[in-house]
Amino acid sequence: MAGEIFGCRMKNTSASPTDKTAGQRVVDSLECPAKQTVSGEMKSDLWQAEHENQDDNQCEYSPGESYEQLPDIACLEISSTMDCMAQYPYEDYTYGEFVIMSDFVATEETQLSLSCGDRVVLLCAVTSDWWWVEHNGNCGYVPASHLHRVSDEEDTEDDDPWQDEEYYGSYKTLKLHLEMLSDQPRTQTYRNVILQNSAALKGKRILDLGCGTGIISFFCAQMAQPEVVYAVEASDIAEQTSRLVKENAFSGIIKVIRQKAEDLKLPSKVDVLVSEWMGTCLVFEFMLESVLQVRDLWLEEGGIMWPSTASIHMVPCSAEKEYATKVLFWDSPYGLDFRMLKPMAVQEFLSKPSPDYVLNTDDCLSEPCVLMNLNMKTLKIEELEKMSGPFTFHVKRDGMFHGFTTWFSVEFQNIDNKEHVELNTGPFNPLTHWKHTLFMLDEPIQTHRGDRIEGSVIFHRNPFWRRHLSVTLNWSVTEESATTAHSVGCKVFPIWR
Ligand code: GJV
Repeated sequence: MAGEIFGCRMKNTSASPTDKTAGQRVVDSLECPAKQTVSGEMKSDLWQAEHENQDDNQCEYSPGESYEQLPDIACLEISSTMDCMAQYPYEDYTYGEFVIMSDFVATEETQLSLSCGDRVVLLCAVTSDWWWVEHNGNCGYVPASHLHRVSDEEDTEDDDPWQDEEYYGSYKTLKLHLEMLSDQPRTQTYRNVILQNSAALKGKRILDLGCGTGIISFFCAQMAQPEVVYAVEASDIAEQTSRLVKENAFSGIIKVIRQKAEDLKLPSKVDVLVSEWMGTCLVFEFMLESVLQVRDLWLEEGGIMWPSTASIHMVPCSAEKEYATKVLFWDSPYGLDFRMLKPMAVQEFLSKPSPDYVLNTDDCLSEPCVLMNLNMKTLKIEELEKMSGPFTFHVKRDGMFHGFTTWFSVEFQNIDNKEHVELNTGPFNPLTHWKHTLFMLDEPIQTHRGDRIEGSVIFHRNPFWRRHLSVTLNWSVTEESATTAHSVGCKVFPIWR
């Protein structure tokens, strides 16, 4: 599903962990001169809600300041608890939920005031004394001595890291299924794959993971002659899917299994595992983990994975209108000087990506590149924790560089030949319900033809909220003839926690 369903909102706070006693890490001015964004709280009705770029929670790190207490780290990535753990092996570092044992009153902006009984999520055990935590969407330092780990028994259902209730709840009504089925490029691609492989699918056992209303299973039953199609769906929509199968007289072939794929029991392994699992920035929702789990348990050796590969693409772009309506707006509304609100606007509107952006090809400043390529046959679940890719773009025309836009493509390898079918959600292909994802810089950079935009992207899966991730962008802009960059930056975007 696309971004629209991932409405989430950050609670408003801005923390600058410049308190030396709190053990601020060195932020290398070359590698990370810009600000970092940390994730906040998600709206409870998140899966269905409209995405609102509001109330973001962004932390700024001043470049060049050095702090003695901690070793050098180029970039402080709050969401990257895994990395923190590797760097700071404190005894009780494990991320997770903690309860505040006694009131704590913040003495610095970078700290959080908390009351006895408050629950927080540990994001990073920065030093043995000071831990970086999240509380209701606000992030800050708290003395480690005030925290007590919440044991599994005390854990409430509200804190399910997979948010299954909200997640599957959002798929029990028709709204999202209508959106997906109406997406012609998406649905027709799956149909084409089945059609092109109809002969090869004869007698095969197929598993359709997250079948929703069953469309892919129906295509299989209609156009091929598989032995069986297991249509696995965990949400309540599965009841309707069962009725549809009966009504369309496919009960002999399609077996609807109303279950989480993780709990699946089958009489035998399958030959084909097909699924439409892609989300914002390809991986958000991390339904991909379910697909990989099922692959490892239920796909025959040498079986088919559809999609077979997936790629994340990116391009630097101009986004004049976005920047004008959200930031420049404050220059002189109704002839008044509202410029003092611009930093607030940047924080509020630009600290999360825009998941429903539609990139005009004219706004591309260079050719796009492929950041990451995933092979569904070999990809390991652990590899989802941190995925990264470098980029080098050659700017092809003068223009304002406002940010980066990403999209994804997936390929379906044909069973009997070397051909494949592609679904590309990018700006050079018909628009899909996933649209494009825009990551805006806090300030645009004037670029010229011949400039080089280089850097890297890191996807860090949230160690606690397993369907979420943060995207770290590092970039530099270098003029054609220059050897050193004239502009460098780093920004972390939560999606959505
Ligand atoms: N087991 C069963 N059904 C699932 C699972 C799972 N582990 N995960 C997702 N679904 N492309 N990002 C179902 C979900 O209930 C919904 O109907 C469908 O798969 C999502 C498909 C679109 N989401 C996406």
